[in-house]
Amino acid sequence: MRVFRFLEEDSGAVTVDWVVLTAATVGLGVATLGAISVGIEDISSDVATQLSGQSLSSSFNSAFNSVVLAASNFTGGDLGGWTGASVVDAGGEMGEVLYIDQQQTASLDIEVPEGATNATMEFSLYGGDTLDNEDAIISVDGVAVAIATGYHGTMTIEIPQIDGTSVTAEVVVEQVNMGTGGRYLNAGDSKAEVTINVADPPDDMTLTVYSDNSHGHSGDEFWAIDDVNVTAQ
Ligand SMILES: [Ca+2]
Ligand SMILES: [Ca+2]
Ligand SMILES: [Ca+2]
Repeated sequence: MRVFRFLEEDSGAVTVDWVVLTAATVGLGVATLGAISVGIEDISSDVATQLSGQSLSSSFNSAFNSVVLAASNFTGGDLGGWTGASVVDAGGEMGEVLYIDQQQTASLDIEVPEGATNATMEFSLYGGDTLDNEDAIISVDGVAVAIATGYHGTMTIEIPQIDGTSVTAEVVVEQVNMGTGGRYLNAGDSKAEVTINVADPPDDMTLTVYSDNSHGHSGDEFWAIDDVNVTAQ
């Protein structure tokens, strides 16, 4: 049978086949490289452009920088969210302030946005006329964070150390008759700038100022606040 003879036949020039097949394989490789090289160059150039245009932040920014939660200068009698006290025009350079009467507690509820790492409460505190060693007690959520004591136009401020809360209170004016109008006596007043910072604040906070004055609205002494600004960071 011819087929069996063919299968048994192992003579012949295998190198000729080898050369032809190898040449064909190399040719195919060269052709393939030519076809895909343009695409690869395009992609690598796109990757380079994308990476070089990318900026990496070295720190995680908070969700927001600063948000005003409450602000009031009590102009036009606007309480600005405060309860428990009333706006009075004290005249002179003091003008309209939140007047905290004898044994009154002025109160401001503050809603703190989610993600806030700090809440800051700033305001001016006035000690008016002939206070005689009477206090204004400033508290956050019922905890006293600053206690101001007034005496005839002067003011001293005691700051208890409360974990997570830092307070600065600077007496900026003493013995100057800033509030002169209406029932206010022609006596020297004092003013302090108060800043309270609470770290990791709760969702809701209450800022209060209590007056332990022995005399009231028609008397000869008063505590008041003005220029309130509450922010979250
Ligand atoms: Ca004012
Ligand atoms: Ca006065
Ligand atoms: Ca008194």
